[in-house]
Amino acid sequence: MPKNKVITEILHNKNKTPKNKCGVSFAPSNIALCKYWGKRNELLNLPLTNSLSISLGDKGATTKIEISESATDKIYLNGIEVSEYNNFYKRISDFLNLFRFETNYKYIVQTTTNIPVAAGVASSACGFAALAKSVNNLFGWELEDKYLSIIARLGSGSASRSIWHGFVEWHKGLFDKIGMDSYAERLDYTWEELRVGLLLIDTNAKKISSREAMRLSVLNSPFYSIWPEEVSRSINLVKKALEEKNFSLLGETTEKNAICMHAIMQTTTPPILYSNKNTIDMMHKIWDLRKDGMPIYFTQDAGPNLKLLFLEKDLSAIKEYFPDMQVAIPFHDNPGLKTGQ
Ligand code: 2P0
Repeated sequence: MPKNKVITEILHNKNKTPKNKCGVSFAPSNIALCKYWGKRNELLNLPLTNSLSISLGDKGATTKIEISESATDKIYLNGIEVSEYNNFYKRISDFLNLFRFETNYKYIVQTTTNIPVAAGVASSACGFAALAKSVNNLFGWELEDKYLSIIARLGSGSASRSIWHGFVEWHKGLFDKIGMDSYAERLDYTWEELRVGLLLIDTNAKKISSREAMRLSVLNSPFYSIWPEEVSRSINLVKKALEEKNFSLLGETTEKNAICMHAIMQTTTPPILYSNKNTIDMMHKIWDLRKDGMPIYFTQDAGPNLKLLFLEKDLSAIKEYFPDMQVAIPFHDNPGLKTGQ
């Protein structure tokens, strides 16, 4: 199994018995400004392009893991035990298969999130990142963040970015067959005034998973071939915007990148349309506000909800238009930003 090869390589000289009674960790959720859409290796979640994200400060997942005495894993999400027939259980348990070793450990995993799980705010990203960090703590491996990012990626691609706070770039990697060069790193930019608004438009489960949607897009959208160039152009422009603290360049580039990704989805067979009527109404509202001089932009992931980008100075005015919006503060009182943890 390729995933096992990765783990063997990372843990080759590490202990395989837990050093601690439990491992506990927090990982922030992240929103891609330049999206990850398409894999070159589906087993290892190796992407076709780099991607660039912003982590959501104190919004994310806290995970505790300990060894279980029972015959199966026990998984709890926000205090409620998850059935082993649930797809979420299966994904976590498959990931834990990488860490059973000769003792065939079973685990108790307790995750709490302070973001709505169904909101499409990358809950699998913060979930797998927090789980990777917690396993590292349980066994006392003290792995470098680069390796935690690789391990988290084996659970979910975007989780590779949630190991870090702040602006993060996930390098697609190129040369290593098992992806040891595909991991995320924090970019050395801060933007204290930046805010990310979460607009929950519809919290029902999505009809098609992003995993499947991505696979079909690569397979048959006639526009997929332009995507690698679009992402690379977007990443350069976002870095320029961060360098110059040019908010309109940041917003325009982010919004356009998301629209391009959705154009690719819509030109896939069968067509993939995550937006609903309310999503489109919100987009028009944002564009109208911008026409009236309000610096506000959106991005959209594999779901109908929108994420807004704006600056602190406009928060109260924007709240009037979007009273139900939740606000994330990426660079506020965040000790992880100073240590890079
Ligand atoms: C992203 N998304 O960059 C993109 C934009 C959704 C739209 O990463 O199959 O859950 O586990 O690697 O990471 C969502 O996909 O997919 C995602 P897998 P993942 O945030």
